[in-house]
Amino acid sequence: MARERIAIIGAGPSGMAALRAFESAERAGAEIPEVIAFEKQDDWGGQWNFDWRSGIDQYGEPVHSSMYRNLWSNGPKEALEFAEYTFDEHFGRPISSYPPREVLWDYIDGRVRTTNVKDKVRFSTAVRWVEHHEDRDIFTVTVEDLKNHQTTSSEFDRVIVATGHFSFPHVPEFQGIETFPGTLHHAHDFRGAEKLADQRVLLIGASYSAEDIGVQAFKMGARSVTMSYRSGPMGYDWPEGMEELPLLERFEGATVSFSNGETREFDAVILCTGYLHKYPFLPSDLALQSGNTIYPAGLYRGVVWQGSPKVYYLGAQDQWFTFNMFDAQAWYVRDLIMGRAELPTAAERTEHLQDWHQRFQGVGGDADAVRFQAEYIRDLIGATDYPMFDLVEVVRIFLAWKDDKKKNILTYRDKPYRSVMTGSLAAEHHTTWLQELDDSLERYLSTPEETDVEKAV
Ligand code: FAD
Ligand code: NA0
Repeated sequence: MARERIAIIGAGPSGMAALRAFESAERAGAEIPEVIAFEKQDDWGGQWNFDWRSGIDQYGEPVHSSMYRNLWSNGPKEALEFAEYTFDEHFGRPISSYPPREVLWDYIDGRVRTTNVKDKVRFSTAVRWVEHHEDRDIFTVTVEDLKNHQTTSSEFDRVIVATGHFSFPHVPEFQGIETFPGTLHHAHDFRGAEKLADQRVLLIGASYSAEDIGVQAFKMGARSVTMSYRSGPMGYDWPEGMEELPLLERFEGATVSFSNGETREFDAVILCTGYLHKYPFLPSDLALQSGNTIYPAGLYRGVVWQGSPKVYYLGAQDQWFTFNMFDAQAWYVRDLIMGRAELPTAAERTEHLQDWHQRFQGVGGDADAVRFQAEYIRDLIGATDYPMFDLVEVVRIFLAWKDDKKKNILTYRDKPYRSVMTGSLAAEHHTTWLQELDDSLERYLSTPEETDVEKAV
C-alpha cells in the first residue's frame, strides 16, 4: 500500500511538535507516512519567530507573530517544558524560570535542529486552500511559494492544522475612536514598549496582553497606564502610575469617558481585545469557529475535527499549558494516523465530546481551568508513548505563579521554580526583570561582571 501523505499547515510550536512526533517514531524504527509541513514564514517557531514588521510582511502577507521585542515568558518555563527534551539538556545548566522570547525560541528550535525534520518543511510557502473530495476521501492542498510566485496543488490523505489562533486581531468598535489623535494599535501590531516612555497609555482589555503590555509600558517609563475592563478587573496590586477602570464609553478626541463617570486624556491607545479563530485557507465546513476557550466545540479529544476526522487541529485551545500540551496532542494525532490508536465511531466521539463538554461547563475559575487542562493532557498522554510527567505538580506551579503575581506583578518573574522533568531548581537570573533592558539571548546567557549588572540597573 502506498504511504499516506500528511500535510501539516504551520510550523510553529504545534507544527514542530507534529514533526517531532513522527521523527521520534521513525527513530524508533517505525515506517512513517510522508509528511510535508507548509510554513509561510522563512523560519519556524510561529509566534516565537519575532518579526519587526507589523501589518504586512516582506511577501505582502499578513504578519503572523503578535510578539514584541521585550516579551519574556509570562508563565514559569517549568510549566511548558517538553517531557522528552528538557531545558537542562538544551542549555547544559539551569536557567531562570522566565526566559525572554529569543531564549524560548532557541529551546524549541534546539529540540529539532539536529534532526532531519527541517527538510520536511516548505518555508516561505503559504497554504491558500484545502479542498476535501468526499468521493475519494482525500484533500487537495493548494499552496503559494512566496519567493518564486508559484502556485501548486497536490493531494494528501490527511491534514493537520497548526496555524495558531493569536494572529488575527479582534477589533471591536468604540464610540468616537476615529477622533482619537494619538497612536492607535491592536496588541498584534505592538512591537516594543520603548516609545511609550512619557506617554499616557490606555489599554483596552483585561487579560494577558493588557497586563503584560501594561507592565512593559510602566517599565519603559510611561507617564501613566490605564487598563479598561469589560467583565472584571485583573485586580493586581498595581504600582503607582498604573490603574484599572471599567469599560470606556466614548472617545472625544484625546479624552476618554469611562462607565464610572471618570474621564482621562491619552497619547496612545492599544486594543488588547484578543484574537479571532480564523482559517482563510479552509472552507467553512472544515474551519473551527470558536471563541478563545479551553475546550472548543467540535474537536474530539481537542484535536480531531468531528465533521471530517482526517482533519486535525493542534493548539486550538486557550492555553495554560503550551509546548508540552502541543506534544501530547501531536503524539496522539500521530498515533491515530499511524493506526497505533483507534479512532472511535462518530457516535462514540460525540458522546465523548458531550461528556468533556459537560465537565468543561463545571469549570468555575482559573484554578479549575488549569486542572481541567492538566486532566485533558493526562488523558492524551495515557493513549501514547509520550513520557507522562507530574501534572499535579505542574498545576501546583501554575497556582503558585498566580499567587506570585498577586503578591507583586513587577517581581513575579524573578522567582525560580523546580523542573518536574529533571528535579533541578531554576537559576536566579543575574538581573531582575524590572532592571533588565537587554532581552537578547546573548545577554541572558552571559555571566556579567557585577559592574555590568550595575550599569544595566
Ligand atoms: P503559532 O505559534 O501561532 O504558529 C503558527 C504557525 O503557522 C506560524 O509559524 C505561521 O506563520 C503559520 N501559518 C499560519 N497560517 C499559515 C498558512 N496559511 N500557510 C502556512 N503557514 C501558516 N505561550 C507560552 O507558553 N508562554 C508565553 O509567554 C506566551 N506568550 C505569548 C505572547 C503573545 C503575544 C502571544 C500572541 C502568544 C503567547 N503564547 C505564549 C502562546 C503561543 O500562542 C504559544 O506559545 C505557541 O506559539 C502556539 O503555537 P502554534 O504552533 O499553535 O501557533
Ligand atoms: P490576550 O490578552 O490578547 O491574550 C491572548 C480580552 O479582551 C479580555 O479581557 C476581553 O474581555 C477583552 N475584550 C474583548 N472584547 C472587548 C470589548 N469589546 N471591550 C472591552 N474588552 C474586550 O487575549 P484574551 O483572549 O486572553 O483576552 C481578551 C494570548 O496571548 C494568551 O493566551 C496569552 O497567553 C498570550 N499572551 C502572552 C503574553 C506573555 O507571555 C503577553 C500577551 C499575550 P472579557 O470581558 O471578554 O473578559 C508575556
